[in-house]
Formats: sequence, C-alpha cells, structure tokens
Amino acid sequence: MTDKCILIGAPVQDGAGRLGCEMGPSAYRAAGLREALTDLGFVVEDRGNVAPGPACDIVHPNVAVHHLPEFHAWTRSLAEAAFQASGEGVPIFLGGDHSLSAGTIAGLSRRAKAESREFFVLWLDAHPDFHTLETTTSGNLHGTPMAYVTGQHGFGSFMPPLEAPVKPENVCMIGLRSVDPAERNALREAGVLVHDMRAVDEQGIAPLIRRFLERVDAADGVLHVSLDVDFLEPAIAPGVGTTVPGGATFREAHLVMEMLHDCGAVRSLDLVELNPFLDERGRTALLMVDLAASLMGRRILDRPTRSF
Ligand code: 5AB
Ligand code: MN
Ligand code: MN
Ligand code: MN
Repeated sequence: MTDKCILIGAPVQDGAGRLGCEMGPSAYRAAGLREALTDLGFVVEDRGNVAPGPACDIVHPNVAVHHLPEFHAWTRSLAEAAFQASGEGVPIFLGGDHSLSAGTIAGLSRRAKAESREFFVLWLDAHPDFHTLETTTSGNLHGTPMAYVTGQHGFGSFMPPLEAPVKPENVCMIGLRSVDPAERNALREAGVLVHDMRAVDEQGIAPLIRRFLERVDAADGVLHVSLDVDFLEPAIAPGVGTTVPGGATFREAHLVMEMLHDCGAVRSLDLVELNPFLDERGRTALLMVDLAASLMGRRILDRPTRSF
C-alpha cells in the first residue's frame, strides 16, 4: 500500500428506501476517521464530498425504479473520482448508500485495467445487491450496483457504459442472509463466489477469506473492499436502514479486516449504508472507523480503549 489515504465523501441517499445516508460522510469525519489514519502513519487527504454529474432524463419501464437519473449522475462522477484517486493513493469512499459502489467500482476497475492488473472485489454485506433494473421490485437502486459493475443484462441504455466490467468470478460475497429469488438465480448463472452466513457459521470466516485472498495473490491482483454496515450484527451496528439479524460479530469483522491488511492487496475501500439518523450516539460510525483502521493496519491490541 502507498502511504497516502484519500477520503472522498459520497453523500448519496437516493438509492435507499429512506432518507439519512446523505449524512454519512459527516458522521465518519466526526467519528475521527482522518485522525485514526494519521495515527497509523498515513498522509491523509480529505477531498471533501463529490457532487453528482449533470442529471439527464431517463425513464425505465419498470415503474418501481426510482431516482434513476440521480443514480446515473452519481455513477458518472464517482467513477471519475475513483479512477483519479486510485492513481494517487488508497481512496476510502465515505457513503452514502450502496448505489455509490456502481461508480466507485466502475472507476477502480478501469484503473486496474489501465495498469494491466487483475481486479477483485470483496463484498461484505447481508445482501448481494445483484438486481437488474428489470428484476428489482423495491426499485431501490442500492440493490443493483453489483449487477451493474459485472455487466449484467439491461443496464446498457440506462447507465454509463462500463470501460472494464468486473469478472463475476473475481467477486467474493461474504455475510449474505437476505437474497431475493431473482438475485439467487442471477448470481448462480454469473458464477459469483458466494458465502452466506451459514457458510460462515459452519466453516468460520477465516478459511473463507483466506481461500479468496490466495486467489487474489496468485493473480497478483488488486482488491477493492465494499463494506455495507448491514454486514454487521444489528446489535453492534444499529445505524442502518436495512438491518438483518444474524450478522458478523465484532470479532469476525475485525478478523476479516486484519487478514485483509496482512494480504497487502487492498487498494480501495467503500464504507456504505451508514444512516446517522438511525444511529445511537455515533456508535455505528465509530465501529466503521475502527474497522477501517484495522484494515489499514491497526492491530487489535493497539486499539484505544473505548466502550461501545
Ligand atoms: B443494500 C432488497 N434486496 O432490492 C432490495 O443495503 C434489499 O445496499 C437491498 O445491501 C439492500 O430492495 C441494499 C430487498
Ligand atoms: Mn449493500
Ligand atoms: Mn445490505
Ligand atoms: Mn442497506
């Protein structure tokens, strides 16, 4: 990893079904993300918040779909911001709902291609977010970014073209416990590597992560990590609109982050779906900052004492 971290706020909330994610970037700043990274020895540059690109008129025949023009506009500007920043340091995207990953991953994958590196994504989430514009029934576009970036059917005339679609077999999803039937079929057909919560319970999270990281290493690949707050057990991370019981524990989540740090392949990170309006005295924001610090190299024994 380089010694430079670039913080990029992505106050996106139109992809979610309720308001509040727009406040996410401010909450991460208030929770001390910059300070945590500075303490680790990084040079931290906070680029402030990205603004969406110009809006255009697009309407999809699926009447459930809402805020498609905004999704398009954010995807364009975030893809550009991600492409630029990933050439200069380790970008950390402060969400914002998960629709922002359509943009960040599109830009990061373009960067990897420009550098002739194999690109991988680790998706830590209760949900696969693998709906197409046709299959979503909620119409909430935070349920679609992985389908978009892997070039699934039907985004072509509605969304910015992808310069470098992500290979579905280079995506590993861990923590899933809420998958819609259309997503289940599409994931299987596309060949995405999926580990649901049952796999975590039966096999332990470490072997699942290790196997994937070995593949990244064998390909000398670069890895992007997309961390949805709802990957975590709601009891420790209540500040999210889409809680699903049975999430990753504090210890599992930290272990994943520490293994990711040790592998040395992580080049970028999304912190998504934090809804500060639903949080309790900032504890979810603080936990996400803590996890980001673990990923960037903080050892668990070095964590400052803090009660959650
Ligand atoms: B999140 C659901 N599959 O499409 C849908 O939180 C949930 O970014 C999507 O993972 C959850 O609305 C999106 C039911
Ligand atoms: Mn998600
Ligand atoms: Mn989710
Ligand atoms: Mn969510």
